[in-house]
Amino acid sequence: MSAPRADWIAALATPEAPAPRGVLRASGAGLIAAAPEWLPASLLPLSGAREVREGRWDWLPGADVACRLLVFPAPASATGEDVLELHLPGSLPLLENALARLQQAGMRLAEPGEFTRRAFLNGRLDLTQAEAVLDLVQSRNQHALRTAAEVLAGRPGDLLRKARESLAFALVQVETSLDFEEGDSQDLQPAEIEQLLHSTRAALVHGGAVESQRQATLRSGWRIGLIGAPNAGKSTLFTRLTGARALVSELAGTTRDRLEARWDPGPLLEHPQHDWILADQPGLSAAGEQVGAADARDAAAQARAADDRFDFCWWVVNGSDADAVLPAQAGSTPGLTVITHGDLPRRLPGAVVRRAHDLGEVVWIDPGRTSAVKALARHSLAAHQDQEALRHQRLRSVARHRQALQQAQAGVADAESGLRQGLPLDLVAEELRRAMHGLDTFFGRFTPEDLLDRLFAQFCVGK
Ligand SMILES: Nc1nc2c(ncn2[C@@H]2O[C@H](COP(=O)(O)OP(=O)(O)OP(=O)(O)O)[C@@H](O)[C@H]2O)c(=O)[nH]1
Ligand SMILES: [Mg+2]
Repeated sequence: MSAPRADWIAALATPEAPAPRGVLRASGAGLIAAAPEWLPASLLPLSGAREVREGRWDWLPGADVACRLLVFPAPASATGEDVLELHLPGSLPLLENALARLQQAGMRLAEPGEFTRRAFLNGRLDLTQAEAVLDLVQSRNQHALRTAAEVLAGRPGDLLRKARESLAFALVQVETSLDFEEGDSQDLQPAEIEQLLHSTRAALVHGGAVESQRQATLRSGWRIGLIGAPNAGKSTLFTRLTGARALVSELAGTTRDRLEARWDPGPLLEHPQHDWILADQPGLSAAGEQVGAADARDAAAQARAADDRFDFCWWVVNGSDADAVLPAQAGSTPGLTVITHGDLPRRLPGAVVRRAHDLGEVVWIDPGRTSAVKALARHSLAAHQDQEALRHQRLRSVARHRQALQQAQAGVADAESGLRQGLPLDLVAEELRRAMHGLDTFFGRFTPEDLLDRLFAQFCVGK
């Protein structure tokens, strides 16, 4: 095996599990020029431009499989370096064999998050976007997924990037006029600069509001949604755990509005206190629409909106119902299956039970026994603890963003009032530089190495 060249990295970019397709990703300076040394002849020659090539991967002498090669030359690639992607059938031995071939060609295995880190270091992503990649990969519900995708697309960041440009322009204006002798600075147009600073401050206030909202969402209690067909037993379970009085009846569609109450599983588990919120939902039809919802026309929209805000779901299924199915949304957010009516004969089809086990934990609830509730609490607590580390990381990043934006805002406000009061321009310039520093911190230009290490270490290998 040759030594790693020019710090080339490679990794499996798809999960380490059998799948129809597996992707290997490699990144490094000069990677494309050297590729003919190790790529199968059927994928050559490379044009040097961005391209897709179809060929065969000769993984054993005399045995080859279809292979697609994606070529992204520097600097317009995901990492800013040459990037190659090999798409192969998703057999693990085959992918391991291919990865070994890349190592023989001089690549080393990438650290977790190393591709994203390179993208950041090469200016392809700013830090807020790198954080959004992590959010995207680990998002626990649809709402978080959408927010991360928006940050990644640069939406809130665009406004702030423009604000930084305006600030830079204002600073150049002020600094240029500083170079003139006193009384000679006709170039400076305070009214125009004040206008610029005014809109900059509005962008910073908006950015701050977005971060506060993120913080509030992260600080709110852990929310569990009870999702299932009408009559599955959601309200019965909800009432039993929280003591809240929800309507329970044998009529399908009894619950018409979502009801929320706190539930602390701590005492059951001899564990410190937890501030969980259980949400009893109207029953869902097989298509995922809320049957009892107050406004049936908006039922689907309500179901989606409701689902968005849960950190975890309990998919509630009646175990004595031979026609019961899992809710359509089961598996799309983190959750577990609760099978009710455990006191009655089991009639739930085996296929439903098997699918529930494929999706995660399964708890059979019997009104007469508390051991099942303990199991429900224990499994939910495990999921909660998994999500906690990530939540703390996000809270730290929100705190970093807010502090940086506050610094920028204060700098702009002081520069504005300095201009209005006719203070010496070097003082105004100093405030503008303070504001720039705040925005640069927001985008991660001054981020200490250890923060970067902590952030990128949370990624999986191949990201
Ligand atoms: N035997 C038995 N009956 C149950 C159990 N859980 C719920 N039930 C009964 O099933 C019926 C429906 O229960 P609910 O809790 O209202 O069901 P739901 O899922 O809230 O129904 P909707 O609000 O209509 O969506 C009621 O008559 C309950 O008493 C159980 O574990 N065992
Ligand atoms: Mg109900």
